[in-house]
Amino acid sequence: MTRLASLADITGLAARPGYDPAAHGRGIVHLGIGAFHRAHQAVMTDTAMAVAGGDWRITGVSLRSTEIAEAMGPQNGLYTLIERGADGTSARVIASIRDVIAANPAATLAALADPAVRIVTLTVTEKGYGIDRATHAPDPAHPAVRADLAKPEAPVGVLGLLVAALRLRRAAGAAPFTVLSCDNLPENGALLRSGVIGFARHVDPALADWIAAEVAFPSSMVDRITPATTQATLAEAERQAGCTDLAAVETEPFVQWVIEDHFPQGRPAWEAAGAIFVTDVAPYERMKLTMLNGSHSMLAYAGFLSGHRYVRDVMGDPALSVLVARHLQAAAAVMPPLEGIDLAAYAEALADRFRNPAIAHETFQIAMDGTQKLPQRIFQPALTALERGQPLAPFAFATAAWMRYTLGQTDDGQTYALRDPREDEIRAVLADVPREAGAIHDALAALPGLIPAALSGAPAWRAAVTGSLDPMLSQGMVAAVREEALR
Ligand code: CS2
Repeated sequence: MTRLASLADITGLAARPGYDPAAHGRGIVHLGIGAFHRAHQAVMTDTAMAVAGGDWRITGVSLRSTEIAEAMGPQNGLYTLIERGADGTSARVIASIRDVIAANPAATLAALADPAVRIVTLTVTEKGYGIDRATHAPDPAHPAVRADLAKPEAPVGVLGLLVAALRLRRAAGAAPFTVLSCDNLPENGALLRSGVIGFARHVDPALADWIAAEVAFPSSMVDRITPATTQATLAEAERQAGCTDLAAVETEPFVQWVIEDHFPQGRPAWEAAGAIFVTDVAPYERMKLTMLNGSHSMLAYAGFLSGHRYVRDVMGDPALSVLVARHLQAAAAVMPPLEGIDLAAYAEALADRFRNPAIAHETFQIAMDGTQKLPQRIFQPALTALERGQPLAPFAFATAAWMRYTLGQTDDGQTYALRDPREDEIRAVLADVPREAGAIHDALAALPGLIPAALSGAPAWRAAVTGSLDPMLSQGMVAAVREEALR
């Protein structure tokens, strides 16, 4: 079968882009071109160009791996987006990605320095930034930050590349780009701004002042449940597009993007694709991180250790689905009221999305990088609940499930990789610890900068976590979940 490489190759039912890609120039560089970017920002940019035009095609950058470039390069950036809902599947070919740069820092820097590029978007995951979450300063222990501070003229990491590119643009008298983080971090724009300025301060203080004065870092909240591409994705793409597509992605029908409207060099008409522009994204980010991502992490650890491969299977388990509803309710209770948003309806809609029978989202995928995710998803909301005297049990149960997960072995003895940037540290603190709830809790709570001291030091919190962890250890996860759901 023909490989997708031009719009003429699409012979199936998949919808075609509503514009001629060749008539649009580049305006965006995206760092971290995984499945999520291709299911979210690239799609909304595609719609924006179809509706309102503009030179906003995207150069996608994969900082380390070459896999996506190998899939997309021969396809001239084209790929099929498959949307799987409870009532059917639809497909559309996306043309917003112009080219892909893989594991090539010099070419990345050259793209970032191109004055035609007015926006840099990022999905590099929580661990990709190299910013200390407590101080918001560059983390010198992060490998890329360390390498780039030593050799700022040849950067390989996020902060180093952004600073080097802004330096080149300033020297050339070109305007800076706007930097738009699309990762699941609270106040992601402010965090990244602080990391970039902090890094620049080490390299060239005048550059740091210029960035502080001239560069916009809007925050944004992104949402679309996107499982990793599988053979089933590629087979569906081939059916829908009528040609072979090795870069296809599959996702749910739901999509949300809430963005701070601060783009001094202009932006695509993303509102044409449903993006919501607001002056303060923080409450939306908090809602999504606490409710969607918080319950996702809880169900991933408890679900994986109960033997459920996919989120939809977790939702089909009566005891776990009770715990998901309980978690959503507790998460909603720590949220300040959000104008125009009904949190109970939001919780219902989330549970429906988790139940989507057509989406095969692996609990093991969500379980990775727990140390990077739990602070904003579980510990911060738990601290709020503690301060307000609201129920701690749901957050404590989620924490206990993660602690149980860090032991690296299921109840029937199968081992798995933790896949966490702090896994060596976790293994080290657990090495000589007995399999006892209090001891495991204390060892993990002592990991620096992970659980706020005001939370881990509170007797009520420790009692709640160990009270959930104990049955997980003594009776196994399935029985512990059943017991917890009856509480
Ligand atoms: C998930 C998210 O993998 C995870 O940690 O919680 O990727 C989640 O699917 C997205 O944030 C949904 O928008």
